[in-house]
Amino acid sequence: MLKTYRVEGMTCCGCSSAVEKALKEALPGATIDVNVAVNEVSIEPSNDDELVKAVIEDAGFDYGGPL
Ligand SMILES: [Cu+2]
Repeated sequence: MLKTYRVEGMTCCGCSSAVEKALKEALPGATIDVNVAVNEVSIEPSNDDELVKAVIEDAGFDYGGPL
């Protein structure tokens, strides 16, 4: 199912691209939508919050949990 997560620390499209790329690599076939303006990332499907957390933190941003 679609889940939306808060991601803190993204300030520009370079940041959002880095998050999107990392999530696409970790979740092949998922649809990733990063919205830097509201600090949110939507993932469809997403069933593993811990994986999302790890990927976001490894990319250098702060995981804020599911909305
Ligand atoms: Cu940036």
